[in-house]
Amino acid sequence: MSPRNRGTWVLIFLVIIPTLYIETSLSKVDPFAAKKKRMSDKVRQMFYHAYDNYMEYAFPHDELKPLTKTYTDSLSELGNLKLEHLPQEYNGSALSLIESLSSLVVLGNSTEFEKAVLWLSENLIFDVDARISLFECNIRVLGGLVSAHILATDSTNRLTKGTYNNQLLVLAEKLGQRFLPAFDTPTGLPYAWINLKYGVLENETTETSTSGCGSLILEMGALSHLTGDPRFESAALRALRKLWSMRSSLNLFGTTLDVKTGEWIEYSSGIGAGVDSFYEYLLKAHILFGRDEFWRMFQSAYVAVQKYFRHGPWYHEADMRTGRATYWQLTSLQAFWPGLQVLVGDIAAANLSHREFFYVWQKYGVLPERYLLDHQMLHPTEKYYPLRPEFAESTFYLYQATKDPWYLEVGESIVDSLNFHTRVEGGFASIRDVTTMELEDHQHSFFLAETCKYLYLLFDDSFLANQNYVFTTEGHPLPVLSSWHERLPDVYIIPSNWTSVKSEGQPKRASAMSLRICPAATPNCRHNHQTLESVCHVPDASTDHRCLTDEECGVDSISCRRRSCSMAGYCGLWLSL
Ligand code: DMJ
Repeated sequence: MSPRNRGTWVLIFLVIIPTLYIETSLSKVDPFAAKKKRMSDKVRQMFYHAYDNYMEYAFPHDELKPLTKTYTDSLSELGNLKLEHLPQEYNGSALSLIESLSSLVVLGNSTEFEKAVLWLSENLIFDVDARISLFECNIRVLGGLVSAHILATDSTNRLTKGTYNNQLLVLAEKLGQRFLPAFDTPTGLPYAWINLKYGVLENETTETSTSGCGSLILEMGALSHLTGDPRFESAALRALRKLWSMRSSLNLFGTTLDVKTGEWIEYSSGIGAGVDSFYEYLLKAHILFGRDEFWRMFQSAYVAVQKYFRHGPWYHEADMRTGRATYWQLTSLQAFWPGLQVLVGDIAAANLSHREFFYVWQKYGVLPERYLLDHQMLHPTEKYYPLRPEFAESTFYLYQATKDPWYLEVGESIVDSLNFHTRVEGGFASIRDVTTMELEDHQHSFFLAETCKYLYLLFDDSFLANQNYVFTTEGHPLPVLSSWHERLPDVYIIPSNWTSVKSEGQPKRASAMSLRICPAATPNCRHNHQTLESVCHVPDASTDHRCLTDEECGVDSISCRRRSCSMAGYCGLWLSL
């Protein structure tokens, strides 16, 4: 046999046959296995393109500028719209590296994770003259460190080969201590801004947002559980309870408030900017810490959202005092909501909204920051798409819940759009204007922490196989541990007529992904009004919500009004548009 022929046989026996064999056996178990493998490889490649370029051109600064292959020290700019009090001597805190830690674990890259831990433990300091947003620093830096610490100490991740000595927790604790002066207000509501070196600055603004006060409990609560120092959890809890006491008689909240007086400044709010993660943390805090208090808060808040903000598949804004609609806008940040509804078990409502977000995604190629629902057009100035994760996040949750391959197709189209429109030689760039696809020189750290992570988990969820996690609003996983639960909440005790949307073979999980909260049966709208005042509202009549005629849509569960077909062909309430 000639060497060339021998080479061909070697190729056939050692490469082609085993590959075909693996693919055939995989597809017997899961008909979409080959597609998932191909797509997860693609997403892995995207993450490393973003990460490697950050490490080459920006590290240890905060974020990468992918067009000019340089960096920005943006931690002090996050949420700082007027760019006030920018520091002179701040050289970054390796923000994108911290944000990448948990993603590296999800991708199984222990070598890079260990290198990062070592570098951070030797170099990261918080004694810097930088005025930062408490909210942003909490979700990105504290959350990144706390989550990575837990992952590093979990032996199943086979990380750090005995070299890990709680360095990340030490850093997290030091940062948490620097947060505490922000809570020193007459109300317990924290200042939105704090200087890491000097604490609250003189004449600091007392205006903050609902998210700024109500989205600290996961990270600060976890820090208290890990360190044994109760001050972090108490501060976050006191702020959350105060915020809760400020709800209107309709159980609605505003968007901005004053931390000294405890009075609302902006009475209009929705489920997007300034409020979004407040709702998210009520439910996730309940899942993580098992307190009924959080569940009760979430339940009332969720029902109020469904009653006053929801309009078919869309969510508008409303005045907290009257419940009257104010702004009719779809925003890119709102796209996290279907994911949250999956955690509640409200799959039908989640699917409905997700379809409409996808309709807008397809219309523009990505999701614009703001879309005017009443005019069916883009907001004149907010036409950007800064690589946000929310739509990918909801797609991941919906696929986990339903295993409907439709969501894999949606994921593929997100991946293709990102690669087509935003990938450049130096990383992934934001889009300045979705009508021209003009790019902006910024790769936000949440692209590494969230966008790539959720897309990867959509196609390869092996990270979730042995442990339940709650993902923080920045996509950092925190394990659901019974030792952190005061007791297993009643909501996980499953009545026999309640549904499980996961297949029977799945392990039973008392956590977010157990998806066993909403009853399967559809109560009759007219006769069961009491039942409807719960987080579980009635699914549409048809299973996939597609409609050809308005007649197919039936009656809305909460308002008992007739539904009609939306522009994307799904049932919704379209009464006063
Ligand atoms: C992230 O920092 C978090 O998801 C936050 O809750 C909202 N905004 C960004 C991503 O869009």
